[in-house]
Parts: sequence; C-alpha cells; structure tokens
Amino acid sequence: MHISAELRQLFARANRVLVLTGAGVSAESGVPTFRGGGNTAVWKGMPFDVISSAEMVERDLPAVWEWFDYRRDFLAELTPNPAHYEIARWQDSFVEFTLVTQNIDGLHQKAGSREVIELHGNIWRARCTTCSTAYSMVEEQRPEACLECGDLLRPDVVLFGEMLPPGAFELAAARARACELCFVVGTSALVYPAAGLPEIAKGAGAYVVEVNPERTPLSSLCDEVLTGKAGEMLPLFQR
Ligand code: BJW
Ligand code: ZN
Repeated sequence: MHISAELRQLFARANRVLVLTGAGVSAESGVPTFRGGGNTAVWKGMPFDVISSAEMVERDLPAVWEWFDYRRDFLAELTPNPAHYEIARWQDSFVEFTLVTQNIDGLHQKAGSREVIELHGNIWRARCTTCSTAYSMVEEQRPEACLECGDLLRPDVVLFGEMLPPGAFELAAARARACELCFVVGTSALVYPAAGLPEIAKGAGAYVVEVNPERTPLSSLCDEVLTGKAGEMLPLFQR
C-alpha cells in the first residue's frame, strides 16, 4: 500500500495527532465487528441494535446481561494485535496524542494505551441504573445490586439512543479541532456523534487519513485512504 510523501512528512513532523478507532481495529484480535462482512452480530435471534438498546435495558435487563456476560467471557481470551500496539507506541511520539475509541473491549488499554477517551463505555464495568456508581468486572464479580443504593446494575456501555458519557465527546471534539493529523481506523463511520469527529478535524484544517479494507461514508472526505487492515498498515509508519 502506498503512503504519500506528504503523509510521511506530516507524520514525522506533526505535534498534535488524533486517532479514532472502531471495531475494525480489534478484528485482527478476533473480535467480531458489528457491520460488514455479512456476519452481523445477532444474539438469540435479535440483531445487536435491538439487544444493545436503551429499550432492551428497560424491557429485559437480564437478557442484556446475558449478552454482555457472554461477550466478556469471549473477550477474556483475546489479546491486542499489532494495530493496538502501534497506536500505544504513538502516544509517546507526539507533543499531544489523543486516542478516541468507540470500542468497549479494553484492548487498547491492554496494549498499553493510557488516557483513552472511550465514547461508548467499557464492557468490563457495570454501573448502577439509579445512582451511576461504577463497578469493575476485570478481576472481581459484580455485586448482585448496587452497594450504595441497592438498585439494579447494568453494563456501563452506551447503547443506541443513549447519551455518551458526560464530557467524553466534548473533550474528543476539542482535540479533533486542535489536531494536525487525524487517523480514522476500522470504523464504518455510521454511528454518530463519533463519526462526526473526523469531520470536525477536517473542518479545522487537519489532514485526515482513513485505514480500512473497505470504503465508508467518510472516505470521500479523507485526504488519504489506506485500503487495508489496521494491523498491517499502521506498523508501516515510522517516526
Ligand atoms: C477493519 C478491519 C481491519 C474490518 N482493519 N478495519 C444522526 C442521524 C441519525 C441517527 C443519529 C444521529 N445522531 C445520533 C443518532 C442515533 C444513533 C446513531 O448514530 N445511529 C446511526 C446508526 C444512524 N446514535 C446514538 O444513539 C448515540 N447516542 C446519541 O447520539 O445520543 C444522543 C441521542 C439520544 C437519543 C436520540 C438521538 C440522539 C449512541 C451510539 C452508541 C453506539 N453503541 C454501539 C453498541 C455498544 C454496546 C455493544 O457493544 O453492544 O457501539 S453500536 C456499535 O456501533 C458499537 C460501536 O462502537 C459502534 C460503531 O461501530 P464501528 O466501530 O464503526 O464498527 P462497525 O462494525 O460498524 O465497522 C467496522 C469497520 O471495520 C468496517 O468499516 C470494516 O470494513 C472495518 N474493518 N476489519 C481495519 N482488520
Ligand atoms: Zn446505586
């Protein structure tokens, strides 16, 4: 795959870089993507946008937990891939580096990334449906009910129709406005407001690069499209 001289130079000289990732960055670790490839995620006959929705939390919270418990068991066996590790290396190479992810799998952190802006929450946390107290499920089991108020717990992830964590998008948008170089890696760029970040970066003058084996609605906005897998493309960058 050809990386332009302009992009190589920009990568070598840039001070402020932002990377937005989606499910595709974890695909080479074995995490199924949501869309594309024809294997859309389905749980007991329900498409993921039905089971992963605010309505389903209201209607059948135990079913939502079953689906997320199943996915945590599956994810526990998986490890980061070269794309996660490369992105983790970048954080110490630039004056200001921002990693924004839509992923809830925690693989960026496992690869060593710090201060990850998680737009859609984290599958390894539960939170109280009433008082929002959060509980880690990395090492420990979640309590039956909230230890503060006794109410029900739910996965600490952002489902369709729900608000993003307070401040997360605002911080990501500020970094997008300030960056010189923006990478959009492994996202179908269909889900908003996340998909709006590269548009913000572009509007503020950044050079926007997409890394994806397939074209997306963002491709035409990008200054450069690197058609290929994240784990193969990102290690081609040298600084
Ligand atoms: C590779 C690869 C390799 C493969 N290397 N690449 C404007 C218009 C219309 C609707 C809306 C709008 N603004 C907001 C909305 C509503 C909605 C939305 O955007 N809907 C659209 C579908 C139209 N947004 C929301 O509801 C958001 N909330 C919100 O806006 O709050 C305010 C509000 C409230 C009420 C009403 C209106 C507004 C919240 C969105 C939360 C998304 N949640 C999910 C589920 C999380 C929990 C779970 O996991 O179950 O998050 S949905 C799912 O999609 C998940 C992902 O983070 C998200 C994005 O998917 P992603 O990462 O792009 O993955 P894929 O699978 O789509 O794509 C993978 C890509 O990788 C592909 O392109 C492949 O080619 C590529 N790939 N292998 C590189 N090796
Ligand atoms: Zn509580």
